[in-house]
Amino acid sequence: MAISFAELKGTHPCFAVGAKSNKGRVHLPVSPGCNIQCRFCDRRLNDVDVRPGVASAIITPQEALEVVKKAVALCPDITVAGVAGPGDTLATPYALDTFRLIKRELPGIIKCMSTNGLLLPQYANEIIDVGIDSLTVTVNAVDPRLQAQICGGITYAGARYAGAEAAEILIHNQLTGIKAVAAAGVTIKVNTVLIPQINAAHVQEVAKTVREAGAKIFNVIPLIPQHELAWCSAPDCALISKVRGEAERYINVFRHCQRCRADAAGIPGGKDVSKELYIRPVKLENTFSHG
Ligand code: CLF
Ligand code: SF4
Repeated sequence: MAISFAELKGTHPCFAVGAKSNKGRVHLPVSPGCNIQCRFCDRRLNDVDVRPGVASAIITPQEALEVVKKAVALCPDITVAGVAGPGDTLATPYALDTFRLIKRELPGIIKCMSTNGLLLPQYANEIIDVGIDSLTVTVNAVDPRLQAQICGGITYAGARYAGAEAAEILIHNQLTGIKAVAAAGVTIKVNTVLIPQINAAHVQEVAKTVREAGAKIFNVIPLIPQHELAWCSAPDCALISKVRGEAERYINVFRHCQRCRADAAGIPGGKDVSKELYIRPVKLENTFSHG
């Protein structure tokens, strides 16, 4: 049985409502590929960028298990093992393979997975069986016209789709998948990338829709303009605060996101042990994928 939202609020750094948590997470960069093309996404293997989508290297599920053991020894406040890329966790089998190993060998660790949701309906039962405790789905719009401006296309069931057709499939699968996994008692967070020129006025509709589908908590992630969305601006604090307030009418809002790398380790915004586990970031660079 997955851990309840009430319990996650106190034990998972990204499911804290209100004050910032002092718990930690270790990210395991086991998922190299992706099946959709977000226009802001710039995935890279490097040691320097501090943002989602970036890792120093891809590791195997067996290596990931050893990384979790080492991370917990270095930082006992780490309660969560998460897979957040650098690609999508369901586009390749390695994330679920990793969680199977963690479930067997480290049953006390909270298992957290992040996905774009395209394959969520297909993998819902496996996610439930593996015992994922917290699932994040990135939903940037529930209106296909807006989603098509954010995501260039998808590869699905062996075919390539673009434009509104791709957006409709993606949104349908995200919402169907959220319903299926939430119904089994898994706590779901939705991340929405706030893009001032595209979805700022629409985020509250996303919040309302995903709450109705069963999500429990919502995270507004400010865009870092890059790649095909380099023409957009980064939202300022006033807009972020306004949009979070609008979302909060419908759903709990998480306010302490650090836009972590896919191989981050430690307490978000606090103690960082990634340098002992992976190659260390040596400078900050203002680039972005998703959370
Ligand atoms: Fe990692 Fe994401 Fe799980 Fe947290 S991060 S997979 S839910 S354990 Fe957290 Fe980092 Fe923000 Fe993500 S601060 S980018 S929301
Ligand atoms: Fe894939 Fe995430 Fe990049 Fe979107 S942001 S293309 S889901 S890796």
